[in-house]
Amino acid sequence: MHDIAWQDSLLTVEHDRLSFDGGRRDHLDGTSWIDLVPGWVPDHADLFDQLLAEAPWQQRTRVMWEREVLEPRLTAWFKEGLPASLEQLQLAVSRRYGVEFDSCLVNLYRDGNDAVAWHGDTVRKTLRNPLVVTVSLGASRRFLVRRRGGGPVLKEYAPGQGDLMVMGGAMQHDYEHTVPRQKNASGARMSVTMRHSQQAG
Ligand SMILES: O=C(O)CCC(=O)C(=O)O
Repeated sequence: MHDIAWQDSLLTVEHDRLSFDGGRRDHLDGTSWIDLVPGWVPDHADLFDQLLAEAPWQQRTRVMWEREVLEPRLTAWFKEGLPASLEQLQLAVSRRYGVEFDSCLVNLYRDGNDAVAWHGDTVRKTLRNPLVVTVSLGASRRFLVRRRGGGPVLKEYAPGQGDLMVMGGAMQHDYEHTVPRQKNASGARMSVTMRHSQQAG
């Protein structure tokens, strides 16, 4: 009984801390959207420092034009369970969106030379209309959206400093996103990305 009361009060505290008030939904068309909550994680600077020190950072490679090249960012995958600080974020978005976010990959863009190319998340190949959560920590970076396959930039954001973005609807099928190289980036940025493995209802 004591434990349950303690859990309840913990969730109330988390609810106040990780509030979705002040968020907005940007519609790309009738079926694709992005939710944005500026400054969603108030203690984002502490979380950045904690992850920088403790996350299992890896340098991944990929094959391009038949050559193996280093990905221009570091990545950490928590396969042995999440630290409590990330579990709280995961719980909050899972409750909000009614789907269990059960994987967490953190990207570290060390400076403006680190980037990720245009893509739609591969989870679209196994799920219809997957939700993809991104919590940005550290310096803001440009985040651009275009139609799948090319065309003009349709949306531009500058996530950083605790901002939450959730891509939803058909966005991973119909659109692509990128964090391009940015000469004037003011420092390192992390993106804590969360995905679900079961089809949302
Ligand atoms: O860093 C970001 O905000 C985007 C990350 C991303 O698109 C990815 O890792 O698939």
